[in-house]
Amino acid sequence: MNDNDSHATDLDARLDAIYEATLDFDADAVARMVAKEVELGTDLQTLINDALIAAMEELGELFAEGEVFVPELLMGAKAMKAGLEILRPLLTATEAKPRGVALMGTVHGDLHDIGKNLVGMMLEGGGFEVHDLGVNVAPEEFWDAAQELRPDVIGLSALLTTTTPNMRRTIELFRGRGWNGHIMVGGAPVSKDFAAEIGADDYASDAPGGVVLAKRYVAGG
Ligand code: B1M
Repeated sequence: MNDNDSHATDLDARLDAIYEATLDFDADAVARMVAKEVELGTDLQTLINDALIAAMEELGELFAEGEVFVPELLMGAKAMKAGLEILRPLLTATEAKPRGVALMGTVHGDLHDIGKNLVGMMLEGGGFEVHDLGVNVAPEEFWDAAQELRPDVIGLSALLTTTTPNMRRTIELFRGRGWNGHIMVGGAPVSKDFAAEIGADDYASDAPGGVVLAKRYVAGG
C-alpha cells in the first residue's frame, strides 16, 4: 500500500465513523469528529455527502422498510445538524458580500429543513444575503417577504411528494401576481421536469447546484 492509499483508507474509516455515529444518534460524537476533519482539512463536500447525507439516506431507507420510526428520524436529524453547525462558519465564510439577496423556505405542510439549511449556508458562502423563512411556509408568507425584501432569487424546498403541490401553488401565486424574478426549487421528490412544469426557473439537485444557479441569475443569466 502506498502513502496515498493509506491516507484514503484512513479518511474512509473516519468518514465511516461519522456515518455510524449519525446513525447511533450520537450528536456529540458527530460534532467532535466533524471538528477533527475540519482541523485535518478534509474536503467539506466529501464530508457532507459521504458521511452526513449518506447516513440520512440510510435512515430514510430504514424508515421506508419499517425498521425505524419518526423519533429515530428526529434524532438522526439532530445528529446531522450538530455536524452542520460545526461546518456553518466555513460554509458561510465569504469575502465579497452581498452578491445578491436570497429568500429561502420549505413549502407549506413540510417540516424538513436540513437540505434547505445547507443550501442557505452555501448561498451565504457564495456571497448572498440569505433570508430564511423556515419550514411550513405558506404561499402568502413567501409573497409578503418577497414584497419587503425584493430578493434576486427565491428558493423553495420540499421533501415530501405530498407537499410538492404547495411548491406549485406558491409559484402560481407569484406568477399570477406578475413576479418575474428568479425562483428555483429543490428537494428529493423534485425534478427538472417538475420544475419546468410548475413555472420555476430551474431545479438544483444539491446545495452547490443551487449556488451555481443563484450566481447565474444575479450575473444576468
Ligand atoms: Co421525513 N421523510 N418525514 N422526516 N425524512 C423523508 C423525506 C422520506 C423520503 C423517508 C422515507 O420514507 N424514505 C419520506 C418522504 C417520502 C415521500 O414523500 N416521497 C419522509 C416522510 C414520509 C416523513 C413523514 C410523513 C413521516 C411521518 O410522520 N409518518 C414526516 C412528515 C413531516 C412533515 O414534513 N410534515 C417526516 C418527518 C421527518 C422528521 C421531522 C422526523 C425529519 C426531518 C427533520 C428536519 O429536517 N429538521 C425527517 C427526516 C430526517 C427524513 C430523512 C430521513 C432525511 C432528510 C434529510 O434531511 N436529508 C428523509 C429520507 C431521505 O431524504 N432519504 C425523510 C439530508 C438532506 C441534506 O438532504 O433534504 O434531500 P435533502 O437536501 C438535499 C437535496 O434534496 C437538495 O440539497 C440537499 C443536498 O445538498 N435540496 C435543495 C433540498 N432543498 C433544496 C432547495 C434548493 C436546492 C437544492 O433550492 C431552493
